[in-house]
Amino acid sequence: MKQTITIFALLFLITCHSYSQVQYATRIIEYTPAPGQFINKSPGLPKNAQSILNGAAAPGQMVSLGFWGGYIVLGFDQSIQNHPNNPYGVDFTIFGNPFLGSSEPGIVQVMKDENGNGKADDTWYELRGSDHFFSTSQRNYAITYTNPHGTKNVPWTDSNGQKGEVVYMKAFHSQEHYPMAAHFPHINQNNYTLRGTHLKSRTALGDVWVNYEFDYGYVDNKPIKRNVSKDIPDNPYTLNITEGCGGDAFDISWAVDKNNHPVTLDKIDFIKIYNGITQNAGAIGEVSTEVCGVAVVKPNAAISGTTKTIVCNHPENTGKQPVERRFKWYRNHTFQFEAYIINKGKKDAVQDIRWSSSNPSVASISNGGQLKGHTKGSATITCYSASSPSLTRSFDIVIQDGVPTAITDTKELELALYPNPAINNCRIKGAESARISIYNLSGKLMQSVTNYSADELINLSNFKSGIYIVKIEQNNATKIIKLIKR
Ligand SMILES: [Ca+2]
Ligand SMILES: [Ca+2]
Ligand SMILES: [Ca+2]
Ligand SMILES: [Ca+2]
Repeated sequence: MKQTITIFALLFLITCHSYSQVQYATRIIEYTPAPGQFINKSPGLPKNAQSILNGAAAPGQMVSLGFWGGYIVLGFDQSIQNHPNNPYGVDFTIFGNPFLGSSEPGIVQVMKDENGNGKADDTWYELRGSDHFFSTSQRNYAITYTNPHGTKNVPWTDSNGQKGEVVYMKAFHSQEHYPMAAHFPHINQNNYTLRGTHLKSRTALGDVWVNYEFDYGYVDNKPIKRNVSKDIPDNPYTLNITEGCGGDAFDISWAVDKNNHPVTLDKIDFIKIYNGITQNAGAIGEVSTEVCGVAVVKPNAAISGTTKTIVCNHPENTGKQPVERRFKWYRNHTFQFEAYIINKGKKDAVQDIRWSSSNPSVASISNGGQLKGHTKGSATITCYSASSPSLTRSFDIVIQDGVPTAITDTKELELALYPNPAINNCRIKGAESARISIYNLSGKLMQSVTNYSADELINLSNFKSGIYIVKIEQNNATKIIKLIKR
């Protein structure tokens, strides 16, 4: 016992010393993207992977992982400690480029250099984020991508026998989307297979595409502001509050083995990040995780906060505005909520969740979380812990006529917005007679044209720099394009 204490004290001293400055990822071990619109060009080149080392990367410096399963493996000069004094238990922060309505969740795995050879040839353990608890998550999933040899959609088949395509985004890109030998000599030029966990997308299409954020535990996910001058991490369990430096924070203690059983790791040496969802999102292209940097958390016993939360799935976002936090469901149909009380990233021993509806005649909810729509209208659905009612989540639900459908891509129209990024104005090729509406990311209508004529200039000179959503309605079809104003 005494010996253990001595070793612990010594480790603590060494650890304190090594954390005197923020530690960042220092090595790219491997970069194997899936096909995607940014692969074979910036930010989907090996040099972009290098750009995220040794810092939390300036905005714009990032690497794209492409479609589902595309990954990067990072190494560090020193092991990352699963330190008991790390705030909220979290041990490192990963920065991406999420913003409200654009979350592209990447899954994290960790590896300890168990054989001590400095190589990532040991065992990967997945960090279980919020959506790993839901029945819609599939472990041991795989996709095989086939090279179409050219500027075409990239076909894939998955381990469930489903087929799909990574859509070639010809309006914006002229390069092949399958990783080319010139940049990725280690990727087979006929086909290759990627493996991991598949998460159900939270993408919705209403007036615009919305990639809704997951509760916690994924890269490029929480649309919270980056503030790397703060050297404390965000608390992942306070879902809508930013406590520290922003980014998505991770706890090594979330690790599970291949049978989904928690494992105990005192430290890790390698981090793998891969895109966890399969989703084409119309004009904004496939959902693809971006990584900007990894920072190691410093122990700080003075910082405390709740480590309990409720994770919950929800029906589809109404998508009426990019940031709207309302969800839609349908008359005479049922939706099964799944909710768990989480403590430090694991299911709490007490799972006393209760449900209530503010308007049961519109939408009722059973004790087991089964929502049913009855009449058109709105209701707030709440779940909470019976023993600690302050632990609660609420969802505003709109009940409408119709049938639940899977999210699918809109048919591509022959449209192109250019230049994009734009400076003072832009044009939309092929949008004759269309109704055009430009929204900012808060959903405010900034500009509209009711009957667009060929090559008409759209004035953007009064727009602030940033991202805008352009909605084009033509011949009963709607297309959404993301516009960047410089
Ligand atoms: Ca930890
Ligand atoms: Ca992103
Ligand atoms: Ca090793
Ligand atoms: Ca937080």
